Amino acid sequence: MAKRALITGVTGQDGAYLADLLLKKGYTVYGTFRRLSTPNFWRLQYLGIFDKVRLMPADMNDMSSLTEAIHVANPDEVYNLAAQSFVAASFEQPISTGTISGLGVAMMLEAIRHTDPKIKFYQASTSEMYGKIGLHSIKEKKGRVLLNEKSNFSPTSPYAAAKVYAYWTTKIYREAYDMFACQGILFNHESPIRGLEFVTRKISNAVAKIHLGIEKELRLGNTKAVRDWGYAPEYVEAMWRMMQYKEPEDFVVATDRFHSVAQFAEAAFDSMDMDWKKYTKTDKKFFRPIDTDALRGDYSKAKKLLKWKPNVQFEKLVEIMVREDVKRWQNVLDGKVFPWDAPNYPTEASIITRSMKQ
Ligand code: NAP
Ligand code: G4F
Repeated sequence: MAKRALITGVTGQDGAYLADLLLKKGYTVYGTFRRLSTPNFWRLQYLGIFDKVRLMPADMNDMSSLTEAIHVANPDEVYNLAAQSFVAASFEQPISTGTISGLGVAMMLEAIRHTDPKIKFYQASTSEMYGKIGLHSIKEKKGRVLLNEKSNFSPTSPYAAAKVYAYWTTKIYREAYDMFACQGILFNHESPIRGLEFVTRKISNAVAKIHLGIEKELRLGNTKAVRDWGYAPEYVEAMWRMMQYKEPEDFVVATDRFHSVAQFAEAAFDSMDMDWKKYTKTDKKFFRPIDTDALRGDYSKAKKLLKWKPNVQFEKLVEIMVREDVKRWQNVLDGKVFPWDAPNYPTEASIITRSMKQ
């Protein structure tokens, strides 16, 4: 009989790619979405799987809806990907971020425990939990990196604090109730269906628009920040492998390479033969009250036990993202209609909050 999976946050980047992967593996896939005034299924449509995923309304703020989703889907595996996942927004909405990305995980674990504790559970943990570690730390001699499954957490955002709570809660349920509760500590992973407010997609979208003469400049915050950027479709494969592993464990998923935001912008503009310095301005508005300065992950445990490794490297990732955004904007100039987020996104310049540095 086909395995059944329930994915929370199926409308997000990872949820959509994971649904696609599991459908290809023959799973029956259930996915939760939250009720919005305008439905947000563009990623599922973009991947051509909108009619294949069994959609259920559920909200991470509402345990009864999570319990109902478990009852209806009757899953073998639950992938908990739903979260308020934008770090900057967590400074503006710290309480709801704590509820959705932290307490919501405890609600889901309780819903599983009371329904059927044999259901396997995956929690979307994050490298953001490591916090401010200093650029020097990831540039150790002999190429060794610090950030692995044993590294300490020192969160620097309400989002990261909520995720640390979720991380420990997942471990507690694993040990206290003998549940198969595993988690991936995933480093940043990007794609052409990444949300537009995240820096990589903000850059690829702007490069496409500037290249086609639709926009004139790109405004960024802390371009010195360093990240370990991978390709999202490969990272959802790692999630699935964790769930098939003989024991529930925690795994870092990363590339072990790092680049600054400035380097991402430079590579993206370069790919369209443009000089990033000519088109990019610094805007204090996009600096955070505190920022995670540098991340670089050691994925050797996942490599050894899950036989997982990243194939798409930084340069290829930049190319994939810019090429797709150029294609989309060219299509729109040619009058074509297709599922896509950018036309609905307000110019960030019109969004003002007090947590932004003025
Ligand atoms: P994403 O694109 O922002 O997707 C988040 C999903 O959560 C969306 O489907 C969103 O629904 C849903 N959601 C938000 N609030 C909700 C609520 N109150 N109730 C129910 N659903 C809600 O994030 P992602 O990049 O796919 O990331 C997936 C998970 O991995 C998240 O937990 C994130 O924190 C974590 N993570 C991501 C990365 C990364 O680099 N991408 C790295 C480490 C960990 P809407 O579509 O309606 O907004
Ligand atoms: O793209 P970002 O918003 O991603 P961030 O904060 O690293 O978080 C993402 O990765 C985490 C894993 O480590 C996930 F858990 C989380 O859910 C999310 O997917 O920002 C990356 C860096 C930051 O240092 C930010 O300050 O880019 C810097 N940055 C510079 N200018 C900017 C901008 N970020 C955004 N979003 N917009 C800017 O204009």
